[in-house]
Amino acid sequence: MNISVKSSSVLEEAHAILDRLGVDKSAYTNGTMVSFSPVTGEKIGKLKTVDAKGAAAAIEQAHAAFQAWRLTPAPKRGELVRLLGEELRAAKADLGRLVSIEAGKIPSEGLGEVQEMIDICDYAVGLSRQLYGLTIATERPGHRMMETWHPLGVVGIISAFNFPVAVWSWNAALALICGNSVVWKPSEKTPLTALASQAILERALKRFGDAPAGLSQVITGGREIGEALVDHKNVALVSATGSTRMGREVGPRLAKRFARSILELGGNNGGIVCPSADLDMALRAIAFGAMGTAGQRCTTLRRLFVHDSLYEELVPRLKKAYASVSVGNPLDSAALVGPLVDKAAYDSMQKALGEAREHGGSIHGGERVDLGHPDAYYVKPALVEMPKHEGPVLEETFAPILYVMKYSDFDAAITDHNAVGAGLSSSIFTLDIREAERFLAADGSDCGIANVNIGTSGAEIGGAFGGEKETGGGRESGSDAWRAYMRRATNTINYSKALPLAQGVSFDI
Ligand code: UN1
Repeated sequence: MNISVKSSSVLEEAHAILDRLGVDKSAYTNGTMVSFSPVTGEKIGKLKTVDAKGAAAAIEQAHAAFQAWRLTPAPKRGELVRLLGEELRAAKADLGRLVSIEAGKIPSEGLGEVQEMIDICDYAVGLSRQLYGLTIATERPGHRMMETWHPLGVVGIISAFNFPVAVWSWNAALALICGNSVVWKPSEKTPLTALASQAILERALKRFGDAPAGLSQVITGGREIGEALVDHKNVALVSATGSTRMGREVGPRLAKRFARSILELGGNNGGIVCPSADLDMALRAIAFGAMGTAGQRCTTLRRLFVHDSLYEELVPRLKKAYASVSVGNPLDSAALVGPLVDKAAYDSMQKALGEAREHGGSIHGGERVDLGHPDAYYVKPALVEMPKHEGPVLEETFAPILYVMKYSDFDAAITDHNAVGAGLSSSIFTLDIREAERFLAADGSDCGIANVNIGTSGAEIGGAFGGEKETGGGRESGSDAWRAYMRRATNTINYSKALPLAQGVSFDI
């Protein structure tokens, strides 16, 4: 049962957390940008914003900070990120709760997001001693060839509401150890968690002591400040998370001035359930992948291909799970599914369900759940049995809709699986090694993430995170993603007394 929160208590709790974390009240009580809690739909902040001029000033200060920070040895830069990890550990309960308030996540997911921040800090600290380049064999005697990785410049971060703080930390932790400065434009839907994260970073900076002023900044405001980040000549790299539509604007603008981009755009993630699958395990993985975070992860499972031999067994079990999942206020109940972020999300979900119906889909769930807050949008997750892989199935709708389709031929299932614009995450459920390996092979899943017997969402930070095609091609977080935050110089050193030219060229003067 859900007990609804009194209308002012969410605001009070958010402000108490911000206060404890050291955010100045004037930053979120007297401004013009309104922030809402999707939990109750109430206003929880009035934020000060900056305009394009203010953004340019922040970028210029960050650029000056970069020029000093790039000369700080990388392991010392790692020390700052180590302190950030410590401060995040101390603030985990508060920041996790604020994520629940501002993004509507259930408590374990709010806390999990902060854990993801801590994990990337730990990872980046180790990495700060491992920014390795190669030594390469040269064809010339008395020469040595090597590569050196240097800091890049100001890194702009544009983040989305659904991972309001973790995505910043993936980028900021790596950018900082790589010797860069950071300017962050958080989602207009989740600015309070950004202010909180910045305050936590400022504690780490204070303990660190002598970092240059303006090394890592947050700027709140609208589209024009995103544009300022994209267009300013001193921003060397923009890491942007959001819709494919946003990426289509940001990518070419950056390319036009030869700046770098890391684009983390939409996902329309699929799973294939094969005849040998462990169904109990698959069921749990599908449930979390499709309904977790109310279907608002870029890695959410949105399309499921079920072999016809087990369709009649799995789908009724899925329907049961969908009918019984608890939807409710994440702040005061043990519900597994919290609210959608806003009315627009609800409307786009209903629109997709309408289109599914027109394409012959049979819909289970999807109705609004009334918790007594007219401006909050809770929904029953929707399971939609589709006769064909078409219509709304081909598009990402950022809501808990899982389209289920029957397949009989494995190759055809892989072809359908890959027949969407996005290419972020994918899963196969099978105990058959041939199917599993085929799914991971060159002619298998075309996504940046391909999993076996686990769901599409909930990646760890140690791997590179990102996807292909309309997902944008960027990689963040683990593996060698750090290289995108540095520039590479190839160095050839001649320690001989001769000047041999490569490729046997002679040029005697
Ligand atoms: C996102 O939804 O933008 O793999 C990021 C996951 C999380 C990150 C999601 N670690 O689901």
